[in-house]
Amino acid sequence: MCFYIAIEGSNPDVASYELKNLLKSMLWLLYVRTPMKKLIHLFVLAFLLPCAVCAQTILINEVDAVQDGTDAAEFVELYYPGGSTDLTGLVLVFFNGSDILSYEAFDLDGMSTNASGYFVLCGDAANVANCDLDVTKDTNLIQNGAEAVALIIGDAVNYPNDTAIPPGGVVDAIVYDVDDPDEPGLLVLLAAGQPQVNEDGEGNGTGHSNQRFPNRSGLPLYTDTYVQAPPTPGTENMAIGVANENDIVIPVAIQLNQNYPNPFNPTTEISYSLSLLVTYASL
Ligand SMILES: [Ca+2]
Ligand SMILES: [Ca+2]
Ligand SMILES: [Ca+2]
Ligand SMILES: [Ca+2]
Repeated sequence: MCFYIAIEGSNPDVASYELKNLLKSMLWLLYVRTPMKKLIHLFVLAFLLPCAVCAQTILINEVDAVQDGTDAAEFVELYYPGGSTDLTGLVLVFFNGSDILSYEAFDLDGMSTNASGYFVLCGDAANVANCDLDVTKDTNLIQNGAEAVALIIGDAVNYPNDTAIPPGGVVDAIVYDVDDPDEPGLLVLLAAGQPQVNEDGEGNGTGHSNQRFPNRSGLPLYTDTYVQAPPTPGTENMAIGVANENDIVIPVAIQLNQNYPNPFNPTTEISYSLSLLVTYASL
């Protein structure tokens, strides 16, 4: 129940309020002399307190690695449910699937999430709304896959090019691709069994990003809530238009023919025709 309230709540403030009340209730129970006292104590320590910590974790919430052409609108979006928080002490590191070594690292010292909880790192702020940190390069900044983006405790100086995945300190990560096979060497960044995410999963990798949906859903190091939908840098992941938009079928012409034989007969037939066009919507 704790994880549902803390992680799945659509309104972080409500979720936080409910979590506090739940904690209060459980702590109060600790002072009630019952044979269950020790069991309750263990329950609080084992589940509620770690949950209170994870509810406040900064997550990678959305990554857009692929667009048309030279990929001029790439970004990584972080989200913190408590609103504005200091990102000092964290670094975003990009890992290469071909050698399982880093190829970019961006220090977040002095950065912070905004009042709504978002922080966006991008290649070119001219093409990415709400970009907080415009870094070099402008284009082809985030490799297309199979690759990984990881939020790690540390500094960029600790991650020169070709640095291995650290043994610990990974706050959150996403391993992604564009119709590429899974890369086991990168999947060690995630919790066991978590999927590599395909930005082309809805058949529109250039028009979609990988994004947690509902917004900020799932746990750190878990990628099972990612969907592919139009990008929303710096705003809530809405997943608008993900319902099989490539399979939309609409009639472009309708024809109703003359009935035969005429209506004075016991039965008559009216034929019709529908011309069908399969559209490939691109948002
Ligand atoms: Ca994309
Ligand atoms: Ca730039
Ligand atoms: Ca790219
Ligand atoms: Ca977003």
